[in-house]
Amino acid sequence: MKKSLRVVASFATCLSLCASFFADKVVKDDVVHAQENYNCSFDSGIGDWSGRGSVEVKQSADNVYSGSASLSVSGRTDNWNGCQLPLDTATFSPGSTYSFYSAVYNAGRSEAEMMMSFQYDVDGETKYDHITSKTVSSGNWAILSSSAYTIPANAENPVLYFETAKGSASFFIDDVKIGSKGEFMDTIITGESMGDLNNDNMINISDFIIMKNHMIDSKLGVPRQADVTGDGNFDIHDLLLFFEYLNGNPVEFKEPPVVEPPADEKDDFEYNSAVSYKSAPDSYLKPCSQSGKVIKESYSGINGNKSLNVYLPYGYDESQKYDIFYLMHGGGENENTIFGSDVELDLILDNMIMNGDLEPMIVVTPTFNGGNCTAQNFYNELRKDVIPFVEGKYSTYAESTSEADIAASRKHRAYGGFSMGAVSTWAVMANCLDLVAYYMPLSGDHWSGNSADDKAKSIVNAIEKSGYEKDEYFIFAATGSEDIAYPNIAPQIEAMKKYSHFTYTADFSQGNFYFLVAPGLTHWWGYVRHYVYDALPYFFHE
Ligand code: FER
Repeated sequence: MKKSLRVVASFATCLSLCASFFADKVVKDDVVHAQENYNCSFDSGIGDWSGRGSVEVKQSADNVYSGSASLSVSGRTDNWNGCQLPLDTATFSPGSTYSFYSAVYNAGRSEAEMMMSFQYDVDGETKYDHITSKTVSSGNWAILSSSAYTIPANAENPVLYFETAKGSASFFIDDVKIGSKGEFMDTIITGESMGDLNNDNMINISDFIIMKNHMIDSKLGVPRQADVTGDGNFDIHDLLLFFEYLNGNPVEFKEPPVVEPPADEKDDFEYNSAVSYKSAPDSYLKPCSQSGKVIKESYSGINGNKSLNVYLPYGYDESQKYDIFYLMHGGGENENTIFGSDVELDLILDNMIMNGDLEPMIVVTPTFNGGNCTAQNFYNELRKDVIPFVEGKYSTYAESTSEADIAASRKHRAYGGFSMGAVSTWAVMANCLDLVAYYMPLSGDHWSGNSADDKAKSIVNAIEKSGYEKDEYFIFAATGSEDIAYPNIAPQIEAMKKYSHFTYTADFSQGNFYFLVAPGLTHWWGYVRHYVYDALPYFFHE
């Protein structure tokens, strides 16, 4: 063991000497060839860069591609928001061809297509063009470059800018360069490539140096691109193969096998992006052999002494973590309605879980009755009393009842309700996006403002204030076509569809907003419980 470690170390020393030799050569070549008309590393300021849209652009040391700083772009609310640099036509002549280069960093939580774009005016009309783009995974740097982009001959007021094809993830850019035609290679590789450890679309000595550092310092981890032999291990054979490549010998870099998560950890839920109403089978309204428990709990808080019911699934085990769904009753009802003889949702839940339609989860039925509580202000009690009480006692994904831990587990928490309970649901969304990611308003609208657009705007404002991205909040709304609430909720849904904050589909791996309309059905729990049957399986997969 010790001997082989020594061998690795001495190889590494020898290779690092070779690496320094190559590195010097590359730097010299760079100096000889550099014909850059523009070069900004953001190390000594942001120059003439500014924001597009109401974003914040600033010099930042938080994520740096090279040097000491980069340009940070945050607070984006639309895909076209970003950062821009006006170009001087004395230096960049319309009709001439240049090469463009920039490092870009995706600071969002999911992958994003990052774009280097170009704006110019012709006869007073503004035109937009894309120079190049690339899909960049979350938390990674990539290079956007084009070896030849021609500034249109009649262009006035040319502007270089950066945006994303979709979404509003924050990003960083660094080392923006504009040079003569052919100066920078085209961005040709999408995604990661074996051997390209710095994702600059070139496989060269810089990658070798990174590889060597990772081999010497195990704390740095093993980048997938470093296993160039593709045998599933990162070891001396990878360095040797890379060294052969640098020496100009013909070698083949292979992809390592993709390690599949074990089947029981994979979420293989199949969404129907346009799911329609289907009632639960009749048998689901009868007791089954695996029934959960409904436990009545009392607590006291901002609205005095109150009760709620907690449904624990069959086989509840406090050493496991459970998703949790808070479901609110309608006007004139109480915390016992939903698990009482009028609705019997516990039977539907038992049958769904037993038959594998639903993962075991906890369902809580609180009440907006009592004290100064109303459907519209229940969100205060939810935050201050209900969630901490229930999740301090039962096992959910909240590591503790601190607000930070409750927020950290928000993708394992849903809130819904019927009628006035739907009114409470929209109010929870407008005020507690930090605690809850999934919403199920049933047969009721948002009581905020007068017009449908007032209601939509109230939700949109809350989303913007929260800073959450489109893949971090999900709404599955439902009602009957003959429901008295249909004329209130349907226009609100249409108004919401106009905002980019929502992508309309029931496939929450692709979007975040859906409205199920049950033909012919009216304002009655006897129908509405089947909307829960249709909608609840769509939650908690993201
Ligand atoms: C609605 C939201 C709530 C609605 C009715 C209610 C008619 C509740 C009424 C009640 O409980 O009396 O959109 O539409």
